Amino acid sequence: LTPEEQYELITRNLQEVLNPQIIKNVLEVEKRPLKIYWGTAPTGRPHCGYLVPMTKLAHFLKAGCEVTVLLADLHAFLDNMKAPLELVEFRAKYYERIVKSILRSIGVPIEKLRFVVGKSYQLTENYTLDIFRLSNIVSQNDAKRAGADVVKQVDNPLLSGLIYPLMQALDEEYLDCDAQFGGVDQRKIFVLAEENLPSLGYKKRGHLMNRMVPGLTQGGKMSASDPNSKIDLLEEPKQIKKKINSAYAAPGVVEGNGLISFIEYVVFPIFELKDDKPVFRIERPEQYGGPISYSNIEELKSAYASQDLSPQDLKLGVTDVINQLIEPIRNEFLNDE
Ligand code: TYR
Repeated sequence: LTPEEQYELITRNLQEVLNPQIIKNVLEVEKRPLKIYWGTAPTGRPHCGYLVPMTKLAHFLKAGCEVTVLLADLHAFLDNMKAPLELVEFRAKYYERIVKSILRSIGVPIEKLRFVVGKSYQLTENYTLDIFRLSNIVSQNDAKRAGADVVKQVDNPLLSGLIYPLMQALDEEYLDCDAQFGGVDQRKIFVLAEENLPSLGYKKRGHLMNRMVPGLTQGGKMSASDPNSKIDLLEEPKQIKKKINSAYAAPGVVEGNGLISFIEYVVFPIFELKDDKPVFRIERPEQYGGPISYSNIEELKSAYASQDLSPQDLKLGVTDVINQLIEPIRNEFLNDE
């Protein structure tokens, strides 16, 4: 791939890029693989919403980037007083297996994928000292604001919520990356990192942000803590059908439709990685007009908007495609257990 093609793939479907010149410089001038990291705090069981950042990791890998997944165990601990460290550690291992399994099933090479557990370096002397150094630069107010969209907001906020963003900023230096990737909800932490790492003598990084995709079965962000809105990655086909069938989907309304967003940000990106001419096919029964195919998201959206595509048929298509996507993951895990 040319540097331009790499850049297109790296930034495809993103909502925002901060400091694109840092990224372009690596690709076009230094001509080396971009080092990028994504952090995930293992706070619950990963569900289908997890496939959204996975398609981006797939893009990064296909673009030749060196990708690091930070299994942010201490962050999960800091953000959730109820989760004991041992549970978080156990979940971190599970997350690693899930991420590998998903990426393998998407069909991207994972040799350039590295996993790092937070605790492996976040308890070292240098890192600890850097937390203290940073805490001498960042005001309580700025730390609080930085975490506002990420750290769980409670009535009597703990000190841990102020440490969390500082550590996420430091991770960029300690993981030796050129850029950090995350949802746009991480934006304020990303800006905190850009503004403060240089004061510690560290370089400023680029930031790549995914949009917040509405939950599959409801409008709004799909959260790991809401049991009704999530479809587990190892969910049985029967359950998937049931959950998708009860999903909220107003006829003709594309905006905020979690099923359509899933097709846009998971299904088509994955299909495109496998095939230049992706087709999303809905096996509509003959008595309702037979199978229908869409070769891009715009076609599907306009069919839905004009009500040529009904919510029932959309649900049928999504149920089938989810089963198809997660089947290899489920098989891998079931065979192991
Ligand atoms: N803040 C991220 C989340 O909301 C997790 C994370 C933790 C990311 C540490 C990066 C990092 O360095 O899931």
